[in-house]
Amino acid sequence: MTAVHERVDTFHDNDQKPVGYGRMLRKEDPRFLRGRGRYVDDVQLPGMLHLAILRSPVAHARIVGIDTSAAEASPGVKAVVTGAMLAQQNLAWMPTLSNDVQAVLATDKVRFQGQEVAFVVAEDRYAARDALELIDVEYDVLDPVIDARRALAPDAPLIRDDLDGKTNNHCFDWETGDEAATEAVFARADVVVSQDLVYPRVHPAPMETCGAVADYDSVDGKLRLWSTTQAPHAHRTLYAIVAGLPEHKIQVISPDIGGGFGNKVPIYPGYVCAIVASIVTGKPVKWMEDRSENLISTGFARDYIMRGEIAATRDGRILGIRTNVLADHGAFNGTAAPVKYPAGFFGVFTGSYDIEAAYCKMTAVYTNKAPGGVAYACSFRITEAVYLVERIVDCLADELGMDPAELRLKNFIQPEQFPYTTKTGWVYDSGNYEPTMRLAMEMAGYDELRREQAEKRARGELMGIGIAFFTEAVGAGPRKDMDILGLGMADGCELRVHPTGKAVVRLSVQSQGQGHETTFAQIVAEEIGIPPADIEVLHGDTDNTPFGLGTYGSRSTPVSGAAAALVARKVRDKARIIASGMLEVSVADLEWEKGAFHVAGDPGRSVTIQDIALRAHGAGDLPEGIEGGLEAQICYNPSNLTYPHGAYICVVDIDPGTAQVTVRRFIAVDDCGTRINPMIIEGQVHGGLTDGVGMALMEMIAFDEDGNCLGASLMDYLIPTSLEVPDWETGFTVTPSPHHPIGAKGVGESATVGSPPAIVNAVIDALKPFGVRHADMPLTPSRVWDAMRGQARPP
Ligand code: MCN
Ligand code: CUM
Repeated sequence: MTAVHERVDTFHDNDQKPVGYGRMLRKEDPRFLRGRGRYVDDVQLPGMLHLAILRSPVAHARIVGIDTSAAEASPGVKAVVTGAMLAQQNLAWMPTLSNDVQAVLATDKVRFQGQEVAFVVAEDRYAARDALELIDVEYDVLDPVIDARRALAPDAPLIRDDLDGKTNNHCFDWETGDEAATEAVFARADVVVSQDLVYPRVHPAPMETCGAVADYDSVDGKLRLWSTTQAPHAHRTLYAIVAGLPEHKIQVISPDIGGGFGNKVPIYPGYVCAIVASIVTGKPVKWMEDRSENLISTGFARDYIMRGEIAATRDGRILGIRTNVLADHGAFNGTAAPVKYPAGFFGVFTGSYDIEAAYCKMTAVYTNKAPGGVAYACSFRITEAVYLVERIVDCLADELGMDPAELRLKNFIQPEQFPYTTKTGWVYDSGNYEPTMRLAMEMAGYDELRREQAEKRARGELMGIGIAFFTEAVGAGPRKDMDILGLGMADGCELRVHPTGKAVVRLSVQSQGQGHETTFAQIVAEEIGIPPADIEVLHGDTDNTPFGLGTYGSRSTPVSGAAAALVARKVRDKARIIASGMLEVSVADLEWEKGAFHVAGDPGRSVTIQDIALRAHGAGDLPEGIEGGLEAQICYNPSNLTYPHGAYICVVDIDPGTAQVTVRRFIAVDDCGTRINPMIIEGQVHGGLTDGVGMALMEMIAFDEDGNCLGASLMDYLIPTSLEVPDWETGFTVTPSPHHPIGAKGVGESATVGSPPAIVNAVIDALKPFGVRHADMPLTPSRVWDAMRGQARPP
């Protein structure tokens, strides 16, 4: 299985060779391993106060009155603030990232359990928390809307009566594709299969919860905000707009982040409360939510109720795919997606297949649940899209009595068809699907697994093999098509080479654990030949990095990575001119080898990038018209998304006595184009696959009929540990992106996108002897048990 190993020319360990890509150990890890990471909660400022938030105990209620007097008198308390007080300053509501509004603190009504109602600022965290219990809120409880299927019923209680003229819980409609053309192919198809699917509400649950430290200096009017954000620049601009503070007087610092997974894209009321509290008290104020607050009130993910339909010929040629989606957006539309894409990139639901027609109709509704909508390694809803298509393709295989691998191979978009425009208008940049699929099958020993399964079935044992093949779309913009509240999705990058040949690169994206301090140094190293160890990567501080839209949708490598490569080339171009002066030859006579220019045909006459850096800052003359210094800045606006792909195969065993599913093997072959750091890529894939096991088998944010969140702690909201996952078997193929300067595509969300359908397909495959065609996630023992007995419980 040679293809599974790295190409020798890109493999090298932490040597000091002036080369870039390869398995370099992470530069940030010594800091993390020695406990020297600096997270928001580590920020301690002199005189700092602490903020705690009072949250609604009920899902839907009118606020009749709030009595804060006892809390105000509580020891150590400096201020108690309610929505009514914020309303006087016009700060009770804030815009969400998707053009809705959300209450910072509730004024009229509470609309989900856990909603922010008031906050206390006190001398320490304990005093603040204690005082919360002394705030007396009188609620007039209303019927809640919990089931999205009931949200548009004529008698459903109205949730968003704050919106002018609103008479029902409708949030938005969205459609894509060609309805008539799709109807036509369905009409002439030999076989049509339809299946209802629920992608349940789940939560990113990063290890570090959300929080902020706000420090407003009333003398110079400057606000410094340390906050858990994946997008410091975008947040700064929005604070400027919301709070009316001048943007140059706001510094957003996102220090080390203990995992984001999409949870740290939105602006939460807590951040705004901390800012308000610091302005009001004149002191630095820290807000850090606890685990329950994080689970019940911050950006949830998924919550799509889908019907998938697929049309095909009898011999397994897929003709069309159609879907109807009911999207539950919670009480406020807090989705973070480009403005023109209210359903994120769900439009890629046609998957990796060359089909004739496709159509999607979506209705989004408000319910009395926490806002959110794109979070948890989803590539803007591609998780839901890939789950839909990969489940219905399996349903079709079942109907046709065809092997699911064979059905996929028969319908793949072919390499010569790229760039390929899908029936919903997405232009896949490059792909070569069959080798990826074949490699996964070879690594799995697919035919052998099928034989083993047949033998086991004969003995009454339950073994399943599940396949998922995905195409991702990552790297938003271009900015003409994609913006968030008017801010175009592009990214800046700045590179400075200092006189001694050491460099600093400044990014507009923000790592939450992906290893950017390493991989971006590698990108620059590859281009200008300075060793990665000599390149410092700065990010997460708006005063010290160029503007850009931040890290989510696996956009760092496709967008900011391109910016880093291009800014390095710009510096190299200048270095070449300086070298020509130093070597007294024309620019055209110079040849670049990593780290040095030499005279063509005379390798002995050369200058290194370090020599050039010194000359650029030094005493000697520079060529005519060349300024001193060796640095450059660019803003990169991508021409298209990048489209990574992958083939995943999962093997499960099910205990017929307990219905417990064990993931025995998982083979993941990913293609993310040029690979910068294969070790980091594998880490990203391992993490995403683990997420997939969580979603497929364990995780769900559930509610009772009153709207009480049933998963408010990690005792109830189960996330996988190393005990629930197998040793991952990873492989790769390389299909570079044709429009990315180094051919790289993103990878950070691929495994979360691709693994849930592979696992569910495996479980359903194992349950075939029971005639089961589908069961909804999470496939807990009780759900699998019910499926085996032909009962379906409502999700
Ligand atoms: N990489 C590489 N070669 C490639 C592609 C990527 O070496 N061809 C490297 C990158 O340089 C980067 C990492 O892999 O160090 C992930 O890159 P990319 O796919 O560009 O994704 P982002 O850096 O934009 O990260 C965002 C993505 C998202 S959206 C979620 S959600 C998620 C994910 O990253 N959240 C994470 N992975 C996470 N990993 C950690 N540890 N923590 C999170 O919060
Ligand atoms: Cu949708 S989770 Mo990631 O894009 O931060």
